Amino acid sequence: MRKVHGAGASPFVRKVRVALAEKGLDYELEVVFPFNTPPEFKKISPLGKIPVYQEDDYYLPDSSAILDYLEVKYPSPSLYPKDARERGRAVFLEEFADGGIAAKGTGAIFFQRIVGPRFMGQPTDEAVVAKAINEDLPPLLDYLESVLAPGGSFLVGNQFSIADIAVTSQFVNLAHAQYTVDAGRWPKLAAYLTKMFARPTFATLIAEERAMFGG
Ligand SMILES: N[C@@H](CCC(=O)N[C@@H](CS)C(=O)NCC(=O)O)C(=O)O
Repeated sequence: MRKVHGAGASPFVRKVRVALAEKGLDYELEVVFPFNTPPEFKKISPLGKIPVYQEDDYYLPDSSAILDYLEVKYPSPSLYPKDARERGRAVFLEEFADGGIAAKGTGAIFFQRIVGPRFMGQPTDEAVVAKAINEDLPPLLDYLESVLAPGGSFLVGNQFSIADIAVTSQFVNLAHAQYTVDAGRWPKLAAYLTKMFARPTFATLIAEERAMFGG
């Protein structure tokens, strides 16, 4: 029995759900909202964060740990490049998304526009949003634009990988928060994300989440 403990709107939960879907693995979503998790949740997630993946009596927190576990346990289709250099790049881009885009962009914009106003009764701090959009995110988008080949479908090599899952997942949250990549300034990235959002494993979740956010 496979379960993902978490909330669909989390980019880290989405990473796990997309990886499971890409590998054709069914699971149940056990809804757990972050920040106010009950004390017993810490037994399965010592940092109190979502997602946690469960397989019978085995519990594993952290989306990156979970994707690595899934790859070893269910190797086909592979979500990690075989070539050592490409694999290194993919793991780095996963961290670029999880630790970089999340911290500089998603955390600020999604939190300020969606989480705060809708779930915590806090108004949007427009200065925080403007700083993220105008100062913090652009260098990260410049980097992604430099990594993509013209017409490029994938971030690393010729294969859909954890790099695509992690990076796209952050941009799904940004899209929910009405932030879209300026195609005039970052044309390769905008075209790449359009393709990724249409990929069935992402499209299914995006539709489910839009129904939730009314977007
Ligand atoms: N490195 C973790 C990050 C997970 C994470 O930050 N999840 C957020 C929700 S999107 C959370 O649970 N935050 C609650 C908290 O930090 O207490 C992963 O990849 O799973």
